[in-house]
Amino acid sequence: MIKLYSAQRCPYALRTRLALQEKGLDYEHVEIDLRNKPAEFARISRYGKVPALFDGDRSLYESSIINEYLDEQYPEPPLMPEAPGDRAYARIWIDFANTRLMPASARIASAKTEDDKRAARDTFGEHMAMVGGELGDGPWLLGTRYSLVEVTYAPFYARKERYRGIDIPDNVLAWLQRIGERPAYVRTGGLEPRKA
Ligand SMILES: N[C@@H](CCC(=O)N[C@@H](CS)C(=O)NCC(=O)O)C(=O)O
Repeated sequence: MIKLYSAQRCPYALRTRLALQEKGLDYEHVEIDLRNKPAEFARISRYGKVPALFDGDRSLYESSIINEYLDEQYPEPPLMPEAPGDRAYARIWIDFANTRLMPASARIASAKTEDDKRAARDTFGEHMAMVGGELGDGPWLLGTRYSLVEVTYAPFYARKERYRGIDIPDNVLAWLQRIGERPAYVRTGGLEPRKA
């Protein structure tokens, strides 16, 4: 049985909860108190971060790596395209979320001054405009194919309150809405609000 170490308020863990739901996989959910991590969890996640996953004899961590593992180990339904070029393209936009959007989102939440907050919101909007430039006729970033790209961006649907008032292209907002309306996303229950 797959064991997922997660936290209901963690956007990265939401990605893995969503990948598991999209695959229809049963798993044991272990909720981690990040302020008081159990010893068992430290053995699974060398980084001490959720999500972490134990499957068979494997301890895995880092949401993007876990999700690619799940897609390879449990291929149905596939969440990555077959062609190497398409897979690389999907990974570029997964990387974009990890290295650009998630940090900008975190800066919005942690900004101490109005100037910092405004700068972080502007940056977030600029990054989302780049995503908007990639979205074609859809409904998904890879066209008709829902993939780990959407799974990776699901936290931006979950945290949509945080982005209210930011200039985000309509096609991106509609795309995030489609992600949030998928039955698998609804089954995750989304994210618990962030505590102070
Ligand atoms: N790059 C990691 C980020 C995971 C992450 O930052 N998780 C946070 C909670 S949202 C965490 O476990 N923090 C605990 C800590 O850093 O001690 C991923 O994609 O899985």
